[in-house]
Amino acid sequence: MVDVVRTSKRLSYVLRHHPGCIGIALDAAGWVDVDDLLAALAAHGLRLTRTQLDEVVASNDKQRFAFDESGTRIRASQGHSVAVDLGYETADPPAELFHGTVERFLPAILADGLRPGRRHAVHLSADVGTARTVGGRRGRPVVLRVDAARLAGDGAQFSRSANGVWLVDAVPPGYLAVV
Ligand code: HQG
Repeated sequence: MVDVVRTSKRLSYVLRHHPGCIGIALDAAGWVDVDDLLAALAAHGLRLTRTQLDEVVASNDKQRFAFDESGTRIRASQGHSVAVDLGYETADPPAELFHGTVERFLPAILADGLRPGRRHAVHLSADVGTARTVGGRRGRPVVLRVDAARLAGDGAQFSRSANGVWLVDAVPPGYLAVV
């Protein structure tokens, strides 16, 4: 039996942040050949069949990984810290989006706005519940409402990842309100 959660965490680590730790490289859009990935993982202690990989990808609670159309390559759908261009098209966001964080970050966020930190983009959720879960990873969650329509109207480019996360470069403080 494959441990899907543990395997997903390992895949996130490799496909978003540290492909070099198992000796692979991602292409410019974040893809890697599935056979190369499985061989590299096996060489570093994680033996996984293609069927087991399919199971991890399909059962992932947030659909973090995607195969290309031919099924020969795989990538993380968002969340990278390494340089990749995921190629998502610019999309009109809903009027409001949400960001989950914790109290201790609020003074900095309300002064500087939301910044991507070590990731490529600020991650926003379409609903309050999801944002609360994201914030809850770090403590008691605080949810911020983003005036996405106005921010887009003022020129910010939004895109939506294959797994439904809204991405934007930054959110200045004037577009934020605590829910
Ligand atoms: C905070 C997980 C100080 C921000 C989740 C957050 C999400 C600031 C932290 C995805 C700040 C960054 C992303 C500022 C933002 N000053 N703190 N100006 N601007 N912050 O993990 O959004 O399970 O990089 O509030 O579910 O928490 O990995 O971003 O607390 O979808 O697939 O800096 O990661 O998905 O933290 O989470 P992160 P995030 P996965």
